[in-house]
Amino acid sequence: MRRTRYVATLMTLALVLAACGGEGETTKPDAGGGETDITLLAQNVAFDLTKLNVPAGEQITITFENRDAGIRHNLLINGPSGRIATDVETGPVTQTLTFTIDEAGTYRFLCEVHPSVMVGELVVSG
Ligand SMILES: [Cu+2]
Repeated sequence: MRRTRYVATLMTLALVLAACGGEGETTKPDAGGGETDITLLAQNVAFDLTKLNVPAGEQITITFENRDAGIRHNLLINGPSGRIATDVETGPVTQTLTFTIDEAGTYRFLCEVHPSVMVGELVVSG
């Protein structure tokens, strides 16, 4: 993740928030904030990452960038309670998928259009 980059900002924010005691608006969570952001690319009919590690019980947002012009992709995760998926769309297009998985485990993710070559593992650790 890119968290270290935001440490200084977060520290400043923390001071501001502590000062006013309000909730405030933060675009990036702090380490214990319960949110994880991941960017996953589809390029040349392949995912750039085939293993994603996320914590259980946190809100996960995957920004899925289909960079293949004229090629249809989507992102599907076989979660513990069924499918979590974006629509199949022709690239270039950027989609986001937001979800929370409470049960630790290893779940398959794939593109439904190219399931034999675009596959990976989502490792959820508790
Ligand atoms: Cu695909």
